[in-house]
Amino acid sequence: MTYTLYWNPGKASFAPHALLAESSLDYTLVNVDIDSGESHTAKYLAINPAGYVPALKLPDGSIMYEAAAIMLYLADHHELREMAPAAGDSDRALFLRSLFYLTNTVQDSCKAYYYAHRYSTDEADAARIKDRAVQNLDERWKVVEDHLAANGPYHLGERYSLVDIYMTMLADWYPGNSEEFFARNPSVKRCSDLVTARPVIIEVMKIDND
Ligand SMILES: N[C@@H](CCC(=O)N[C@@H](CS)C(=O)NCC(=O)O)C(=O)O
Repeated sequence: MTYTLYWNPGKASFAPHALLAESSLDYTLVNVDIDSGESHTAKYLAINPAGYVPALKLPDGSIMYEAAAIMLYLADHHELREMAPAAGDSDRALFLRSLFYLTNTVQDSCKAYYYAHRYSTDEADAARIKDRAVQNLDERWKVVEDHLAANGPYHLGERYSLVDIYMTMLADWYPGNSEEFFARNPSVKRCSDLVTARPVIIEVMKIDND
């Protein structure tokens, strides 16, 4: 029952990597070097046709991609109730709302910053796209901050879950000054600090540091 995670240090593979480790699942890592274009080779596109890292090969040989989908799949398949409230659990709605806000809304602005050239046909627009992406990120992170300030330290209150791992990954991607970011968002910092103090996460970060 071994999983293969196609990963690259510091990228969206961090969150599924951390979940695999937190849940003591058996896995191996295959590095896909995004910077050298490996994620767009025919070999990798046969694994993830979108050309994104991560992807996960399941023990039966089939492939999952999309970081959050991989995590939800693992949580369902292995009944990781401590990492993800199951259907019927009263925390499930908040859990899904929080996870999809991070993936569809916060991560979306990260992409506009890091891949600004894909958001216009004119390269000269890149600087303005990045500026707007940072403004969007600041607005979008405030929603997370307000929620955690009122309900933290974790997204589900006292209950740690895979959403907190996902948030920690995205907070690390903030493109501006991270000290100022965490000063503006102290509850995000508190949640991130709790996650990154976990012994398993410390081990994952040693491998995942770019
Ligand atoms: N929606 C995808 C996005 C993953 C993603 O953006 N991966 C980046 C690294 S963080 C990537 O593979 N970039 C290469 C590229 O866009 O060419 C997911 O959440 O898994």
